[in-house]
Amino acid sequence: MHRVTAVLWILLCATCVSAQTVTKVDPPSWWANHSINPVRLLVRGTNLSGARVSSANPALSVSNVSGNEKGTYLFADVTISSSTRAGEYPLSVETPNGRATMPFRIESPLDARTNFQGINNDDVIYLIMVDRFADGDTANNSPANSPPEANDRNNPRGFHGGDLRGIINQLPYLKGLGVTALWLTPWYDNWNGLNRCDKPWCPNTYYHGYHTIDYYAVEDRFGDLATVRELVQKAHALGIKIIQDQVANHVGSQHPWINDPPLANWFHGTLAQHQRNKFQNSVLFSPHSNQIEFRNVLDGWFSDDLPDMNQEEPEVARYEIQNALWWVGVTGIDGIRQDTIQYMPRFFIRDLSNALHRQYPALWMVGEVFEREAAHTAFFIGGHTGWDGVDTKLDSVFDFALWNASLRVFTNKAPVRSLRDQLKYDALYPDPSKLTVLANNHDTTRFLSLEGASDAGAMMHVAFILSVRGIPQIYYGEEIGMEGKEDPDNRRDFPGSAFKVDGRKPHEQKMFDWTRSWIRLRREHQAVRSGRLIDLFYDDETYVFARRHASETVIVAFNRQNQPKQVRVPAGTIGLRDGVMLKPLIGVETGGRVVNGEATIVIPPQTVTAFGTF
Ligand SMILES: [Ca+2]
Ligand SMILES: [Ca+2]
Ligand SMILES: [Ca+2]
Repeated sequence: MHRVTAVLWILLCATCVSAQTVTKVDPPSWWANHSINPVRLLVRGTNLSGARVSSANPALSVSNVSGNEKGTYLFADVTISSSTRAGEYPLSVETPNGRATMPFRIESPLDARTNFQGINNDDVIYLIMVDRFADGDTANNSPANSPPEANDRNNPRGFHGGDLRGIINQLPYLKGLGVTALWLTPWYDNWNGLNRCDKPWCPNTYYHGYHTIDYYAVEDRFGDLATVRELVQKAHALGIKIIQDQVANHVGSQHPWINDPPLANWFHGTLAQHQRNKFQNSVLFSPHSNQIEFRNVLDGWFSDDLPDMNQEEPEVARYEIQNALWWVGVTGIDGIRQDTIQYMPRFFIRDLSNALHRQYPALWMVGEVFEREAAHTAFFIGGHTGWDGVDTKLDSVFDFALWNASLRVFTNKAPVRSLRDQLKYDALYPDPSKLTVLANNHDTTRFLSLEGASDAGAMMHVAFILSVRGIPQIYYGEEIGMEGKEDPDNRRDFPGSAFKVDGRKPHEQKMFDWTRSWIRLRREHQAVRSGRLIDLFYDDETYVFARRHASETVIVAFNRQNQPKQVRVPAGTIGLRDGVMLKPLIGVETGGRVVNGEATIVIPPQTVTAFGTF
C-alpha cells in the first residue's frame, strides 16, 4: 500500500532542471487527538534545500522545518487540530524552483475496545516465523525483482513462500491448539535479493525479516498492510492477539539510508567505517564498565550488514517512537516484541515504553535480552530504577535463565532441583509474573534436537513452561515435536499435513494433545495462570510446586526418574485442610488425601502430573 506513496510526486515547473521531488513521507499518516502532536515527518526527495512546507487545509499547520545540505531530506513538524476528520491532507513543498505536493493522511482511530489489548498472564504466546509457517498465496512467492535462487525452498536460507494469508488460513488450527497470542517475526519490507559469498552461509536472503529496508512497508512476499489488518481483525474475532516483532536497533544494509542518511549521525558509523559489536553484554549492567567497552555494545553493529541506529540523536529517537506507534495505530496489534533491545540506550527503552503506554495504556512490549543470568534480564525489565537512575518501564523480558534451566533439567544435564534453584532469583524482579517464559525460539536449537532429548523430556519441558509463573511462549512446530538444530535448521517449514488431525503422524498427535491439555489447564485454572508459586518438594529427580490463587490450588509434580516417585506433600502449609483430596487433572495416577497436614502422591515415571483439590 505504501509502495504506492513512494511513486514520484513531481510538480511541473518552467525549467525543471532543479525541481524538487518527494519520494517518501514517514509516517504517511497520523491521527487527530493523538498523544504525539505535532508529528515529526521525515521527507525524502531531491532538491529540498530551503523548502517551505505548508498545508492548504488550516486543520494542519507545519513548523520547525529543517533539512540536510544535499537537499535529499526534510524534517517537519505537523500540528493536527483536534477536530480534524480522517482523510487526505496533502502538504505543499515549495522552493524558489517550484512546488511539489506530498501526500499525507489523517486516519480514523481503530476501536480501542477490541484492539491494543496488551498481553497478560491469561495468554499463551505462539511464535511464528512467517516465511516458514504456511503459504496462503503463491502469487507473492517470486517478486519481479528477486532472482529465482532467492526463492529456492531447498535452500534453508532462501524464501520459502510462507505469508500472512497462510497464517489467516490457519487461525482455526491455532485456536484449536488454544494459544491466545501470535508473535510473528518481522513483517517489515526486506530486500528481495540474494547475497552471494564463498562462506557456508551463502547464498542467503533476509527471509527472517530482521533486515528492514523500509520501516513503514510490509514485506511484499508476506502480503501488504491490508493483509496485516485483516489478520489482526480475524485473529481478534477468534480471541487471538497479535504481537509485532519490531527492530529499532538496526536496519538492513540495503536500506536507502545507508548511502544517503537523513543526518550525518543517523547511524553509528557508516557501511565502510563502523565498529562491530563484541557482545560483551555484561558491561551494559555493570556499574563499573569503562566507556570504550560500554559504547561498543551500544554502538557496535550487530553484524556488518546491520547498520546500528543512533537513538541518542533526538531525530532518530522520535522517528522510531512514532514508527512503533504508527504500526499499533494502523493495525490494532496488542503487543510488540522488541528485538536486541539491550543494544539501545536504556533511556530510549524508557521513552519508547512511555510513549506506547501514553497512547495505548494496555499495550505490552517484551524485550529480547538474550542472557542466561536473571540479574542481567532483571536489570532491563521495568518497574524498578537501575543504578543509572533509569526505569525502562519495559513490560516484560524473556526468561532465558529459566528456559536454560529447564532445557538442562529435561535433557538430564542438571538435577531437577535446579528449576527451584533458578526460580529463587525471582527475588531480583519487581514482579516475576510479568516475565515471558519461552519454551524455545527461532534462535535456539529445537528441544528434540538437543543432546539427551527424549519425547518424555520434551513433554515435561513444555508442561513446565506452561505451568510455571509468567506468560508462556511456545515456538511453532514444537507442539508436533518438530526437530531442528541451529539456525536455520530450527526454522524448517511447518508440515502442512499437520494442520489437520487426519494428517498428523501418531508422534505429532501425541505431542499436540499433550501441549493442548496443558494450555487448557491454564485456561481453566486461574491458579495456573496467575497464582502464587510455592515450592513444596524438590530433589535431584523431582520438583513439586503449588500455584495458588484465592481459594484455588493446583499442584504440579515432575518426576524425571525411571520409576514412580512417592512424595509427601506438605499440604497444610498451603492451607489445604485434612480430608481434602488431591486428584489428577492431567496424568493417570490417583492422588492422595490430606492427613495430618500431608498428602502422599505418586508421580508416574518420567512425566508430570497436575493435581486439583476436591
Ligand atoms: Ca506465499
Ligand atoms: Ca521485500
Ligand atoms: Ca545499538
